[in-house]
Amino acid sequence: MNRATRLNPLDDAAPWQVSDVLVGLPPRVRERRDGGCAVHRVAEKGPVSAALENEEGFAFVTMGLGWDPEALRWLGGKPDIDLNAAALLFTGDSIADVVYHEQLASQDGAVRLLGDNTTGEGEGDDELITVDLTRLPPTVTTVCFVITSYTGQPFGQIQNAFCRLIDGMSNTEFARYELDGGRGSTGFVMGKLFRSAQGLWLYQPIAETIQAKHPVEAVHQLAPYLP
Ligand SMILES: [Ca+2]
Ligand SMILES: [Ca+2]
Repeated sequence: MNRATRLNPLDDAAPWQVSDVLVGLPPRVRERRDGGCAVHRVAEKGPVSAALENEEGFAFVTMGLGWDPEALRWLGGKPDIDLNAAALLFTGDSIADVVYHEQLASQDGAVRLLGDNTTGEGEGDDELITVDLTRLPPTVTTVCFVITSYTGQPFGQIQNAFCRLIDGMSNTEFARYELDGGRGSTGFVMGKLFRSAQGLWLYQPIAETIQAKHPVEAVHQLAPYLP
């Protein structure tokens, strides 16, 4: 794997040099640019600071999630691996709506999960969530993107697990997280889109692991990232 596109939020031994890190970014989340895509990785613990993408604001964003089944699983009776992408909508710090495998669209239709993949079979994105920020009601102030392992395997046991965000206006990937570490974590908080004081939708990376096999279990764990 190309180191430039590698993200291992759980393994601080992953190769990373100070020279790779853009100067001036807040310490909580470090960032580097690679072909126009910001690749994020957790740095030291501390308060979350903004590292904003696209300061002109987003209008349409797609979240992609991919992973692969365990190799030779049919020989050893290994169970399927079912990861789930979720978008959690908040009004302030109160949950307003959730889009995930049991609810494929938000009430207003602005956020949609384009199908639940339960095995990870196939190349590329195995699950996609589309977000039309222009259609969200003004009461929705934050959209958090979360990955959970429904069948309980921690990310460290899952092959080729990644998640990413794509700007629908320019069709460019602006954030990617590769979950090739994992230890015992079953949940991952990618980041959040939020309304700025000027009314623009901006992106703030979070890149935190949590324990959550179901998006509902993640809700209370998102409190530190809400206003
Ligand atoms: Ca799934
Ligand atoms: Ca796959």
